[in-house]
Amino acid sequence: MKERNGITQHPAYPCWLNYKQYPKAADPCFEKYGRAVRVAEPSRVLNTAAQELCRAMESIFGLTPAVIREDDRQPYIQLCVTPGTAAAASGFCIRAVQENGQDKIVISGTDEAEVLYGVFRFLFLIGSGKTIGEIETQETTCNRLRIMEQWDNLSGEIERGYSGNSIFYEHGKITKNLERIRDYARLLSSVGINYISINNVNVFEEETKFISDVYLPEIASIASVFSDYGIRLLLSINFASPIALGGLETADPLDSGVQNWWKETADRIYAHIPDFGGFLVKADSESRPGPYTYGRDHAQGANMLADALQPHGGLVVWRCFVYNCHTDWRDRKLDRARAAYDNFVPLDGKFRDNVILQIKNGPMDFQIREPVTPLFGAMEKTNQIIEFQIAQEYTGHQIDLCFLVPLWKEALDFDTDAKGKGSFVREIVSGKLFHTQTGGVAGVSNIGDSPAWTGNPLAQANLFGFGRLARTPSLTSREIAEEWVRLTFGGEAVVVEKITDMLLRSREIYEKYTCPLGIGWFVNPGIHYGPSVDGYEYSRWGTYHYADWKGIGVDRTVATGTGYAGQYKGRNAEMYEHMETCPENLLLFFHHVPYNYVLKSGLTLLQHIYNSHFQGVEEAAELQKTWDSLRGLVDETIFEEVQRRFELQMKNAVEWRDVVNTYFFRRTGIPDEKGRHIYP
Ligand code: GCV
Repeated sequence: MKERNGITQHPAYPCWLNYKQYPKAADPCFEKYGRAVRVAEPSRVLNTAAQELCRAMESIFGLTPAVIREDDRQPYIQLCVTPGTAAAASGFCIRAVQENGQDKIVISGTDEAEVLYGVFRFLFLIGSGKTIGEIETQETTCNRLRIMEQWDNLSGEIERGYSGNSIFYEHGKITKNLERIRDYARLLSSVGINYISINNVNVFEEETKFISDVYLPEIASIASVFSDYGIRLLLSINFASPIALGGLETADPLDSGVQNWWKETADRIYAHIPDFGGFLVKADSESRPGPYTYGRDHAQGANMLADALQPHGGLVVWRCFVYNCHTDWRDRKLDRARAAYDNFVPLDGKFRDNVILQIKNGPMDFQIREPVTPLFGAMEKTNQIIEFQIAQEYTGHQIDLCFLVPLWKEALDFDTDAKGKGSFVREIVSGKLFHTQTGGVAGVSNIGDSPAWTGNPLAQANLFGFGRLARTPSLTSREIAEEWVRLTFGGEAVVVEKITDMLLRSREIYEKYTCPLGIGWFVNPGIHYGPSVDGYEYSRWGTYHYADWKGIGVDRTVATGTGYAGQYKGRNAEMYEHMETCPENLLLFFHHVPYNYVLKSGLTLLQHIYNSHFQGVEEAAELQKTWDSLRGLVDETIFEEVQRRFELQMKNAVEWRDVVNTYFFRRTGIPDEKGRHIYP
């Protein structure tokens, strides 16, 4: 490891932009173009794109390209903005052409950020071993907003962070280390991220002041780094700021004093950050203030902020994670899963054009398996984005391997039936299905100041995969996994095959040794790692499984339960309502099921739970063994770091297996039919 600007340079630090790996795959034919980069009309982001190309050409081919403005006799790579290059509104194009007998590679985009994405795609193609004949690419972006959200606090801690401390803040201050932030901006733009919010959605006392002159100059410096990469900055705000900062007596969105205060605040922010993206808002959620305090609804709250930002072209990203977190476990009628729909569907059509609702993929909270929230498909006149959690809060804390792209793809590919067959979530968030103005995908970041960014180096695959999927939801999980492995570890067949396979199996393995059949929430309360089957069962959070000695699961049917299944459209409502048609991997989410219920496999529910936990541990051990077999084929430091995590994952998996199986054995008194050991 060597040092640069005080940042520890770790072999995993460059992530997938590990240009040193690329020559192993690169077609030498590219070399002749790499001696010059032509940018006829330089601009901020085009300059970044040119620099990136130069840096890559140097690492891959040992060249020092000249950046030129005029045409040249030697072959070159040309970067240009050509509005309308791609078929849709926004996209890029890569072509190798011969014009007037001269060879060049043209990377054109509908705007400067698209050219930058084109450059990174071009480099990915080289790094993936494509030949000059295979690089012709036209790519359009499906989702206008591709947002990375940091849950970083000024203290330097990260809520649900598993990769060290924040790269933005240290010891109660905004960092002066803009180099690491620049490296992060580069990584994000390489996978097409175009917005970032840099502070936790839970906005505490000091962070509330981020929108004041106290912090805006420093925040503007951070924004400027991101602007170089075509990424616009968002800030999470405290809805009660007019009281906390402005000295007003209320934060009522219909109060004219409050409205003016937000307008002046917006003006002030834009004076510091001319391309400021807007506000991200968690309101009336987990004890954060919001419009309900004043008897107002969420459209009134969001619109007030939208009006303040609108003259500057800013957005309000308004979260729908609104539910009662003070429930009584004795009350079987109250169902947290219903909350987002109940709170927001009545407001459809009432939001301003520059408001976008941000909706978590599932109705609960980022469990290893949940149904897709029925809010998608229920609001035809409202801009929406889907929120994923890249940070592995409930999915193994970046210790256990859990490649989340398959989970996200399932959500994007879910057919809501809102306008009949083919009403996919991906078409709703892209704005295509309901012709909404804007939409996209947001992800809760999994990075911190750990040398490999994501704690476990293999968790980088989730960061990469999130960006790739947000821009191009049609990619398969395999395509994404394989591309990441090639770029990160090089293209050796055995390495690509084994790591890709590990990634693709990992989510189901994690599911097998943790929570069965969509029930979720068997985690240790608070930290959300390790098993505690009843940990949340008698608490206020509304996350119950209702296991007794006869059965387990939540009756969410219309006929006899909470009615949640009825929030879905058409065929989905029908499908979830009945045990026979409900997909079995979600059975316990929708139904209270007796332990002796026979599943399609012919196994009883109880035997399935036992089997899956035994199997999950065995399969986790297979992952560990496969990794062990890669010693000598991947960098030794990375190898050892991942190996250490597999040791911890195995301990975790065994703990889960034994706690969960013992729990059900003690509840039912029914032994495992295969006679394996369960603790009496
Ligand atoms: C930022 C879950 C997490 C919280 C998080 C919240 C949210 O409840 O446990 O840490 O708060 O989701 O998404 O707002």
